[in-house]
Amino acid sequence: MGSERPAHRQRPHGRYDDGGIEDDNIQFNEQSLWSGDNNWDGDYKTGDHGFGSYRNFGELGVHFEPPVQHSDAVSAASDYKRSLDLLTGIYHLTFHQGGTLYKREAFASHPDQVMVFRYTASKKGRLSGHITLWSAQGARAKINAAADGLTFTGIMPNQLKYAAKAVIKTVGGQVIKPTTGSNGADSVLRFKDCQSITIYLDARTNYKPDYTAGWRGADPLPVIEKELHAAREKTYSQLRTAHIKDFSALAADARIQFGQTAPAVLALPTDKRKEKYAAGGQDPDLEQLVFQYGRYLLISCSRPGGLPANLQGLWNNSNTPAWASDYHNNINIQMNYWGAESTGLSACQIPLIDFILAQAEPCRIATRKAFGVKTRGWTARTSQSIFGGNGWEWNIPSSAWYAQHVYEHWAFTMDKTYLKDTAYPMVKEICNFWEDRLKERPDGLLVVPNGWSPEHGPREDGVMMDQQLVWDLFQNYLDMARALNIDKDYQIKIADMQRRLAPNKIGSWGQLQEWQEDKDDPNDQHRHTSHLFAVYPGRQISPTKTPKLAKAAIISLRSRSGNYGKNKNTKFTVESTIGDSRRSWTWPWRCALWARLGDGNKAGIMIRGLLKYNMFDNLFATHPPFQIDGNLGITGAMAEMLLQSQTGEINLLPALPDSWKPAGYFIGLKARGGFTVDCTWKNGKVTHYKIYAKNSQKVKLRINGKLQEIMSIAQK
Ligand code: FUC
Repeated sequence: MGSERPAHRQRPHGRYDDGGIEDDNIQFNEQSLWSGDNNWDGDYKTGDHGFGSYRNFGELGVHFEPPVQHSDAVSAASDYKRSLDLLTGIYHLTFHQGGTLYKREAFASHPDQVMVFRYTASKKGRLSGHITLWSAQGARAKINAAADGLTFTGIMPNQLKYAAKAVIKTVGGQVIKPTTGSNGADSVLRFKDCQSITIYLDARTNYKPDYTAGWRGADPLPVIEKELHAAREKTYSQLRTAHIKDFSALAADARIQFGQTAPAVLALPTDKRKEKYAAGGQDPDLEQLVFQYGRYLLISCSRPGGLPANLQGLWNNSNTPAWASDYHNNINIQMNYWGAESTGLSACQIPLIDFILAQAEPCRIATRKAFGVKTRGWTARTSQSIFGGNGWEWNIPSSAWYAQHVYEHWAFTMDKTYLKDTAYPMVKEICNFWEDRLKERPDGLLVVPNGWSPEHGPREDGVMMDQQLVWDLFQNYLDMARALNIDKDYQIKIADMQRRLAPNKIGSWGQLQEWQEDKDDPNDQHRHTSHLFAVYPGRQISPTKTPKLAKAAIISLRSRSGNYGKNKNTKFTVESTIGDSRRSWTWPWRCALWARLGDGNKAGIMIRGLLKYNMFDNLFATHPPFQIDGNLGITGAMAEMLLQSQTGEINLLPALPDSWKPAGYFIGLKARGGFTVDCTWKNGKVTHYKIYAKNSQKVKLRINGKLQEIMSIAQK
């Protein structure tokens, strides 16, 4: 498959150096590099055909020739420091060697559609070496005629075309024209005696998110040539400034602050800080960093015009990634977007909406094949590819869950055109599916037939998560139809079906039941908390509106974390949260659930648990292996601790942990209804707040334990 690195590219110690002194290897991706074909019949084969998988694009190698940098570089490198600025999206690396300061900077520019890598030395002539470009799909890199770039192009077995190109610009010194043949995998581009080199890298495929076009569009190389040409016409500082402007416009929009970390801790590298924090140390700055990191990652992997974040977001160095690094719709892809609207990254949710739209037609075909030719609407299997592929088990309520995201993009933005032209027709079509599918029981109540509480228990009727998802779908439909004031008869019909849905139930040990039958086990720590969907991300259960069900949800949640049944009397801690409860995405889901249930301390424990058990030193979340839902989900969950708006009121500071209480603020979080909220607190009480909307309007506000009605301020 060409996935493994050729032997001659292995470092002697068997490990390739990313950010090394002599070698800098940049593994890169593009989200549409997938194997596989349309796969409507549900096989989950992840090879060249069938369902396929997301693939590694390749590596750009930068190799500095020995003696390492220059004759004065015989001494070892010192002061090595590598960092990432989350607000500008710029990577920095510095070190000293032999009296010279070496600097590296890199960024991936959305406005210019190129990746830029700059290497500089504080003294002239210090940089000599070569660059390589390696395809993980077997294409060979060639040096272009001008000898200032390396290119590879290829075609996957599924006929997807791909291409990548790296061009180099130097300051001082020179690029050396190759003397021998310019073909072959070993093609390298040499540079000599430079003070600075800048590499521009671009990679693309001919993927087009359009089923009717066979998922194929324009050839990638001409687009790459055009983009690289345009980028090279600009100065480095022009590119950098445009990137910072674009990135920070999103990243700096929302901020949270709740305490200072001791300077001695702040001075430590991230792995050491993580270690101390995992051992119980206080590091509010690290918690804030985890919040911003999720936003940084979403901004970096989910922009309008592109594909949504897959299981690894965008970052994949394998041709056989876990679960194909696909789009899993029984928690994962949804969780990826939990922080999008609430933390001011509404634009980053557009790729998800576009994906749902683009996949709807192949899903309709697959749905009709599986459920009968007359089936209206559509749904999907648990795993989805970018080519309409549906893999593994049917996840019958998945489209109802997608509908929540379609709805929320409107609920947060109040974008009427989007509501009318995009959201409403999509959600109505999904309602059609359920209108036909719901089954009437002898008692007159409606149940979802033949469901499956994700990966837990048997297939049967009336699984609570299914019931809750359909309730949520109908509620979202009704809110939209009422806002548009249309389809009155259908509204009546949907409202009637919603009323008749078999309701949530409280079982023998006070738990919220996962199934119709009271059979939940109080000692079961299964990772999915599916029957708590109604608490979060749903809105059917809340402490204020349905207090008895909320209490039952608390018992269920404790039990899932190993704090019920035989452990009922043990203290609820990070360490007591055991077994299958420790996954990339379990902590964020439970953090958001505790936030909705008003328990800030337990929500805080979930943040600590994620960092302690399911995060690597680079703070990527791990299932294991790396799975980005944990990163993107925890951002949304933390926002939920500070601000909620799912019950028709804005609730300030619904779930502050004790450690956040002394003093803090947040800026730029969003509430449903098109509101932006800033808030400052002291000793756990709100001291100042501002609520903005396009036009000043009435808002129900829960603040310091009281419900009030206020007027919002017209947009700042
Ligand atoms: C769901 C989860 C697993 C994993 C996989 C990618 O099926 O149950 O834990 O996250 O998705």
